[in-house]
Amino acid sequence: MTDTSYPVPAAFAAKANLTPADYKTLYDRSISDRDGFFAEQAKRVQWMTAPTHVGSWSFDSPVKIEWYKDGVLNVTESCLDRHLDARGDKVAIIFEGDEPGDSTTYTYTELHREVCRFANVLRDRGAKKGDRITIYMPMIPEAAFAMLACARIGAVHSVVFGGFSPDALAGRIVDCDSTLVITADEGVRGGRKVPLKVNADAACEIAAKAGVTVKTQLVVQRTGATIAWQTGRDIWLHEATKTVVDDCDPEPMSAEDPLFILYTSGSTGQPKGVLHTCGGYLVWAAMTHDYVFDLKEDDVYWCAADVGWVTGHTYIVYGPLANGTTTVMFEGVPTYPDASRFWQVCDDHQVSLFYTAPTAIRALMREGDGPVTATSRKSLRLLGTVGEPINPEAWDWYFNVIGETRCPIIDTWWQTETGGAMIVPLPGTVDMKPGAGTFPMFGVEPALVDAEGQTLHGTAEGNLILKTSWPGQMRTVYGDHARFEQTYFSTYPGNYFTGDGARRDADGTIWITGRVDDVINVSGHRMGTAEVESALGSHPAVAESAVVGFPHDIKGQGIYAYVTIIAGVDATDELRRDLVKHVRKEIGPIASPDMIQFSSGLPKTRSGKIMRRILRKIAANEYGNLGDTSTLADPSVVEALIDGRAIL
Ligand code: 6R9
Repeated sequence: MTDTSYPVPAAFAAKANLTPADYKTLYDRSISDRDGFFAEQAKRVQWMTAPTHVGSWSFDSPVKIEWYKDGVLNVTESCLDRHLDARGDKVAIIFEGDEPGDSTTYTYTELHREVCRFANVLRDRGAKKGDRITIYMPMIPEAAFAMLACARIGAVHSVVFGGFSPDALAGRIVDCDSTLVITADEGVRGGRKVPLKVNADAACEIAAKAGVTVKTQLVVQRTGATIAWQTGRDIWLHEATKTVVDDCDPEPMSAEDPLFILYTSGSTGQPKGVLHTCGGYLVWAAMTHDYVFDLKEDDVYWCAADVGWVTGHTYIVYGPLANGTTTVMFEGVPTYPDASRFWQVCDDHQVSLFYTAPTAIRALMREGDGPVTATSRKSLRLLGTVGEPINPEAWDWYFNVIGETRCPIIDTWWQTETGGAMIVPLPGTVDMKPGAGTFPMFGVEPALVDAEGQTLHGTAEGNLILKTSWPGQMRTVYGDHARFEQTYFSTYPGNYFTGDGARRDADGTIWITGRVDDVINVSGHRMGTAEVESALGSHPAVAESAVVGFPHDIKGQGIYAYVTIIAGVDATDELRRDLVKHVRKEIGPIASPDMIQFSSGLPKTRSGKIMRRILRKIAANEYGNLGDTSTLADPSVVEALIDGRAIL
């Protein structure tokens, strides 16, 4: 990591919404008068009944987090209705399809109408406040309509990324007992079709066996493919909307009523349903979207994430729409039909604010400068990044080649659990250091601690905790509050543990160093080692497995699996391929192991705990310094693993 710092480009700084002095004033106020500060921030959203309470929370067991608890609102009024007078004809969503030229726009008036009609269809099918609705969709406007339609009627959406397998989808349907699923006939990405309806049908079957029967599948027609149909259960959205009206009363919701569940991977077990509520989440989404992107009324904003991840929730849908922004939804991939695609789209729609993940930047950097310089990119004024630490080479390329040194790079550290950006070099307020999240967002109090929980001061490296609550914080793990407390508040009692490591330099700048738990960050997506191990373990040839991350040029981290197979089975390349196929089936392509090493044994302590630290070093080709191996039950296992590594 380099500590070189870059001043904010002068032309940008001259027009920035915040000055360095503003940052300091607002930050200090947000800490010294938290309730006063967040009472003001609450005015960013439209309330049916304005809250009189601000924050009330305890990080000590029993953990309870509430913000604006006596406020009543419907988030869609902030995202839609209130814009109708002044911004009715302003473009809300620019849809850019997978194929260049396939583009549509929706004004705020049109979006309001689409969402209301969609919501009426949901109501017609009996959906109501508190019901959980699963959304398994491609990146098309209907995905946003579906989320907002759920919010309109007070239903809780659970968006499942379209790349997940039927098994993974079924697990999420069952966990939150969701009997209504919204999907599409097919998705299209990079010229390839994704069989969403086929997968959703399979998931319904699996869920039914586990006791949850999906009663309605609402299907959006994207490609017109011929698909199987179960009369009674399946309905086409375009058929169902024929008989509904254009208006739909927004359901009054308490600020602390759930808005959505989003499943995310952790160190242990199956993915957790991270639950966010209406009031605090929307305030946080609107506030951070405004500050992080130096938002101006005429900006065209593009977050190139997928609505299947939290970045898509907060920074494609809720934040931008709450702020009345024009937001781009992109169906495709960065390299289709060629590596100019991102920048071509920026030119076509005159995008001014662009937000993506380091993995996309690295993949494009590999294609050289040519595809970039073939485009203008003059409309760009700010470039953001999220999902994983950005390496200095990718940062330099983003800054110099993409943004031609004109655009600040805004590296946003946050998590599904935090709801929105938490550690960010707010544009115009601070010099940028490649790879550093730099300083906390308003109201955020980070600290570094050692393994024993001692606070580390000054220049230090340790585990990153957050000492106090913020409105966008997750409230619970759906259906399992004990797991919520255990996961986030038991390691350092009284504090929220992020699962990330960080260091602080002499200027007080914070650098996120990556996960310190058993979560792998593959192309900016979280994958739990336990999940991949459980998928591998369900293959009949596998006796035992251990999965770790290893450094990967494009993905940031790749998945490395050590697999012990049962006696009598041959360790062949064919078996390797079959194991990869099996994991893809169980979870989805994002969980595919990049490396599989057959091993006759795994390094374990005498109490039987796998020593992942050693496995991580071997996977990273760092045999020299394996650290303390004296607690191993059988040290010879390590030699065998190193020998096995060498022949890969
Ligand atoms: C928003 C999102 C969260 C994990 C997080 C951390 C990593 C995200 C980062 C970053 C370094 C950044 N992470 N942003 N690491 N710099 N700017 O990505 O949420 O999918 O829940 O992942 O991603 O390790 O703990 P999520």
